[in-house]
Amino acid sequence: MSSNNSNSSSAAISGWNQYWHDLFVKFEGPYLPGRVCTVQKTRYEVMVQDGIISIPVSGAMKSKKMFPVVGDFVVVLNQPESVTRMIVAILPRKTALERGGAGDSAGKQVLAANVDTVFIVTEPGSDLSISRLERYLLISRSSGALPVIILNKSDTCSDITDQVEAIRSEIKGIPIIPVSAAEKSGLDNLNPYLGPEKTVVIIGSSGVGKSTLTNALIGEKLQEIGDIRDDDGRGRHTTTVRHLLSLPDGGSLIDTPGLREIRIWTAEESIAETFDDIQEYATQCRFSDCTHNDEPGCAVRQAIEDGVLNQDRFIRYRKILKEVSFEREKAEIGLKRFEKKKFREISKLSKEITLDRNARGGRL
Ligand SMILES: Nc1nc2c(ncn2[C@@H]2O[C@H](COP(=O)(O)OP(=O)(O)OP(=O)(O)O)[C@@H](O)[C@H]2O)c(=O)[nH]1
Ligand SMILES: [Mg+2]
Ligand SMILES: [Zn+2]
Repeated sequence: MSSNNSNSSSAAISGWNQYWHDLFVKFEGPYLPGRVCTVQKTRYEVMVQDGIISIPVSGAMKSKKMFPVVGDFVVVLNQPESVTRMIVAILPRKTALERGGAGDSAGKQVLAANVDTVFIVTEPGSDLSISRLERYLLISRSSGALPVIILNKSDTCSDITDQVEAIRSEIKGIPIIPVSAAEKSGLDNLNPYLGPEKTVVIIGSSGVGKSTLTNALIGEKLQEIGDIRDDDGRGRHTTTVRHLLSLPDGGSLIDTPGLREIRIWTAEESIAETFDDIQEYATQCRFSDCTHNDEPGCAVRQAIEDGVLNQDRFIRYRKILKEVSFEREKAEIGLKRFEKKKFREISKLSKEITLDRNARGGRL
């Protein structure tokens, strides 16, 4: 491998462009730019100019708990005289797809970094749930990436356009694209999101065909595909780790394992964005703190009565709000418990000091 190559000839690293180059140039020395493709416990598969290498992170990063995720652009120390190559820094993330966790506390997990578009994949039938889609939209929107809904397995259903319309009537302003990954039909409509330097992450329940779609777009069978399975709804997970793969034209695709559960903890703005119509009506309620239950002059209830706002959608909105406030409460209770415990420890300590002092006749 050529050493210390930090110029724009790093085109072999998918997604690399002038923006990353400008961030990278300040690392002068025996460094290589790279991009994390897969995380395997403590080793990272990193795409560098000449191929993919498997390396650890530096001790300094470990002690600061700075762990790269798939999609991160990283700085690799590449000293020809030393045997070990390692990741020594993560370039600042442009976007981060996250799930779970409250506030800044533990439990928040970055699924992928530096993603431009999130393909939210679903299929006709039992997986197709508006509330599930809305949840995926929430995590996508708070990431800074653009969400696109993909209705896969269009070959299995005769009324696919009706299904698309049904989703469109509930979810506004998001592209909804029917495809058949297995039959490779409708895939051209995904081209606008797959250009060179662009990164797409594919998310969705297990078995909806994320890996099949990945292989179809890459044009090679790189990802393992699940068997036809019993429709018990439990889902075996064929893909177990996230993989970043290069598309033929230079774009990047991240295949992910099915998410078992999406815990919602997102900024209120993304809820507002997803339910912008409801929030818009709410601004017209007579009372600014209207709960839309039974207050007079409630514009939200009026909109439902007038048939311009779908009641189910309103119910889902409330459910998500409730969940978010529950998560927040849990986090706050956790903090209170922590404070109580600390207080108990301190008072126990001061009691011991007092006892000790008394035993010594009042002397410290
Ligand atoms: N009929 C039909 N079947 C498909 C299509 N796409 C995928 N499948 C089938 O759906 C099953 C699951 O496909 P996968 O690609 O493994 O699904 P996945 O979303 O990657 O699943 P996990 O890796 O477990 O998250 C396989 O049996 C595929 O052959 C499609 O467009 N049409
Ligand atoms: Mg898969
Ligand atoms: Zn109201």
